[in-house]
This record gives sequence, C-alpha cells and structure tokens, in this order.
Amino acid sequence: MASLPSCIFCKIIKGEIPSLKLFESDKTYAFLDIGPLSSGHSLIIPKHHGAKLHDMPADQLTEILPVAARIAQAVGCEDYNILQNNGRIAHQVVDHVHFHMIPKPNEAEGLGVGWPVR
Ligand code: DGP
Repeated sequence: MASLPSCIFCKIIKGEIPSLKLFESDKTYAFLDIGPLSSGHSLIIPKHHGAKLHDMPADQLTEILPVAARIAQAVGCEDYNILQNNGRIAHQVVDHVHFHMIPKPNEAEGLGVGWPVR
C-alpha cells in the first residue's frame, strides 16, 4: 500500500500521530477532524497515499462513501455534507485525499455557517 513518510495523514494511519479513530479496514481509515465545523465532523481517507482524487486508483475509494454513511448513522445525524477538496484554490490543506463528513445537526448550523469549508 503506497505511503508517503512525510504525509501527516499517512502518519495518522500508521499511528505515529494520534487520532480519534472511528473506523479502520485494510484500505480505509476514518477519524475525527482536529478542527470540527460541527460535532462529529469526520475525515474518511484511503490508506493508499494520493494527493488528489485523480491520483487515486478507483479500487482504493470503494469504501469511502459507505463508511461516511455508516459514521453519519452512528453519530445519529440525518443531515450532513460530504466534502472533498482538491488543490489550494479549492481549499485543500492536507495533500492526502480525504472526505469530510460534516453533520448539520439543526437549522441554526445550516449551510450558511462555515461554507465553503476550508
Ligand atoms: P482540507 O482543507 O480539506 O485539506 O482539510 C484538512 C482537514 O484535516 C482539516 O479540517 C483539519 C484536518 N486535520 C489536519 N491535521 C490534522 C491532524 O493532525 N489530525 C486530525 N484529526 N485532523 C487534522
């Protein structure tokens, strides 16, 4: 499985940086975002390192959305955004493909708050 030693998310996958893990399989890892936009804000990532979505082999992405949906269910949220940024202009900060699952617990935290996301 491709891994980049200098990548912060590869370090999280390997346990070199601590994270609040929500799910792990042979090709997928999910954990709580360090700067949550709402309670339960999670990141779902392929273990295979790729900076942008088009760098990723399709077979490394098959679990991402099912895992995101399972986490949303597990935290009891019906309304949520799935967000995936590619490139600086698109607000990508960490160059390891990741999908945000951002719960929207009530109308007061609607799309007007924190949107577009970093
Ligand atoms: P993006 O802008 O899409 O690249 O979002 C990167 C997200 O990664 C951002 O919401 C904060 C999160 N993040 C960055 N470093 C860490 C870390 O060390 N631990 C955790 N849990 N999240 C991190």
